[in-house]
Amino acid sequence: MRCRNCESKAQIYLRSFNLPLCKNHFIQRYIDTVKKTISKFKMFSENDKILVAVSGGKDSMALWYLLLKLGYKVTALYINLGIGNEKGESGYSNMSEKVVREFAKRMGADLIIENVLEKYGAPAPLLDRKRTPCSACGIAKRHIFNSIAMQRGYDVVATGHNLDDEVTALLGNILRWDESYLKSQYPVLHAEDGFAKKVKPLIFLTEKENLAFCMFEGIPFHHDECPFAQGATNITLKRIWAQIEDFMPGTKYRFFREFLKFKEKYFKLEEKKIQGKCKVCNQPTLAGDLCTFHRMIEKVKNKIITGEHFQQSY
Ligand code: Q46
Ligand code: ZN
Repeated sequence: MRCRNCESKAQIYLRSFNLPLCKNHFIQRYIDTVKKTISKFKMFSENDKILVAVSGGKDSMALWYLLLKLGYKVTALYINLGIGNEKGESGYSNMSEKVVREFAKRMGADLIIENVLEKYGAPAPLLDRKRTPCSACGIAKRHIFNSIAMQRGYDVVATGHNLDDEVTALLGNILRWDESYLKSQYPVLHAEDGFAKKVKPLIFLTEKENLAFCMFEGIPFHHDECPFAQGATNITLKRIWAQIEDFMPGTKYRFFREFLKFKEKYFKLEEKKIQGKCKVCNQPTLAGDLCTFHRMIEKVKNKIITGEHFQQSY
């Protein structure tokens, strides 16, 4: 098969668009897609200080690399979530940290590292046993990204969410008719009192495209999946999406694009209903005098005081 744009042999076939491309034209299309997304949704400009949330996985590593390559003012933030840390260097979070540290060194890039286990006494997914691991972990990650961005004066937090992540979340939100999530799901969340602006520049690229970009550009990434991911509902929804896409190529892309149009027409992005400030971190709270994260952390402290220990259960 030949590349759609030149005579070279195609090295990737994007089935959703019936598009065979050589390496160079794939990379060009990838970069153009990201640039268009940044400009269409007014995500940031050359003068903005960007904090990129990196996990060590292919999506966030591709984003970090590309923003550096495009000359943006970027600092990466890696949160060591403490997953598998009892296994030492071969544990999931420590291995991801190694990939991120080495890449920062190679690129001469700025990197901030936070360690949840050391700071809060438990791995992020186990901070609250009443929640699912991914829910507790998500609360911790969002809180830490936001507080570092606010404290250190970053203009925007960029994450590597891809099209697969978005359509998966969207399907889940529709299945639950979760109005508040449907209202807030968008490529940009504007800054509000106490909350940093958040953007998703890879939102129109699939996991497959991010993987190919990493391979073609020689970007290292941690290949293992989080041990908690297996049980997550999202994995099931991603499988369902793979089947839909198999029968009807291009559906993911159209579904998300049309959702955005629908939303722009009928929904206004809702402002968060701020109730006060957290007495520990001063971030806005949606209820009471502690933010969701610090409510969770209080529980951890109480458990440590009463002698309960955290066991990693996977
Ligand atoms: S790291 Fe955390 Fe993810 Fe692992 S525990 Fe779930 S949310 S799956 S992106
Ligand atoms: Zn707080």
